[in-house]
Amino acid sequence: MTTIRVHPEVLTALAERRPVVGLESAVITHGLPKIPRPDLLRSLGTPFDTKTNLPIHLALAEVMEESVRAAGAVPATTAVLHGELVVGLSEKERQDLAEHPSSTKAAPHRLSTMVATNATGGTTVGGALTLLHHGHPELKVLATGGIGGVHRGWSIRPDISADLTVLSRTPMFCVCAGAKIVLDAVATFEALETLGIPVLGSGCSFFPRFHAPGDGTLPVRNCTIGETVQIAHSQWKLSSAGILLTQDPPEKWALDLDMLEAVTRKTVESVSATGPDATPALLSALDEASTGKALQTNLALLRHNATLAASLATALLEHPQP
Ligand code: PSU
Ligand code: MN
Repeated sequence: MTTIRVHPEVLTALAERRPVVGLESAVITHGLPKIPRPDLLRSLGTPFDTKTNLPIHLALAEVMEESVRAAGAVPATTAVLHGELVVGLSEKERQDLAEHPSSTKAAPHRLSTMVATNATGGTTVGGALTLLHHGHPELKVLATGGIGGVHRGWSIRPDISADLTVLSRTPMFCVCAGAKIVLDAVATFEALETLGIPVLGSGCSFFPRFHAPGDGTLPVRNCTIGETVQIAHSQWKLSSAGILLTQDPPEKWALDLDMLEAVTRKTVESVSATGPDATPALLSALDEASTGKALQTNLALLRHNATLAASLATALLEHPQP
């Protein structure tokens, strides 16, 4: 029988009505460089500067969990380990996942096959939402960097992330800095509307562009955490579609959108990867083209989103569905 193993610490937190934040792990296995960059981690300050002995991907995995804890919630990193669906990894499991030589990108369409073939891999947002929701229906919040969406060039080859379809049928929050810059932001925004997914802003009024704040187009409702919780209660009376809670990248690390667009356009033209390989290839080419600046911003915003997600998970428990 297929079961989802939920970490005892997560189960205890849920039973005691303490906040939990779910985390994806494709960002660890596929989204970030697996090499040490002590200079870059040091430049990001605490807590990144305490991880200079680790490769980037593992440092980020630890920082995400620690940031969730520092904000008063319990982290639940999701993954598929040797065919087992897992919500909440031990330290050893997190390390093994990061160091696995041939991990699969655990997107929704692959989960069942990964179970059948004892495969190991990092969950995408779509994969993570699936494991969290079916692992325990009280898990309501996932944090990521940027959600997957509609790829540029969709009119020639429609590549639309399953992150969107899964969020459209899963009553959970995805906390992010908008859609990854390598995507078509306008088309992604339209798709969110089509799928009935409300897009809210925390401290922003325009759909953030991942490494950069929004540009005055694509308006989102700027909500306090209290309003966000209230909207969730209404939303989940009417629909099982999730909610996208967005925030700009931290100001200190935000990039200029025009510069970013120029670099991204060139990158998209030069990268030929398709399907699940497209996002990782595009992100790493972008990091190279921006001489590591995009990577710095990516790490800073991931941590920023983990912290907001913890506040949201806390507020959801403080104001339960009336
Ligand atoms: N955000 C990042 N880096 C990433 C991803 C998100 O900052 O690597 C991952 C997420 O796991 C997301 C996935 O779900 O990329 C989307 O991939 P695709 O476009 O193949 O659906
Ligand atoms: Mn895709």
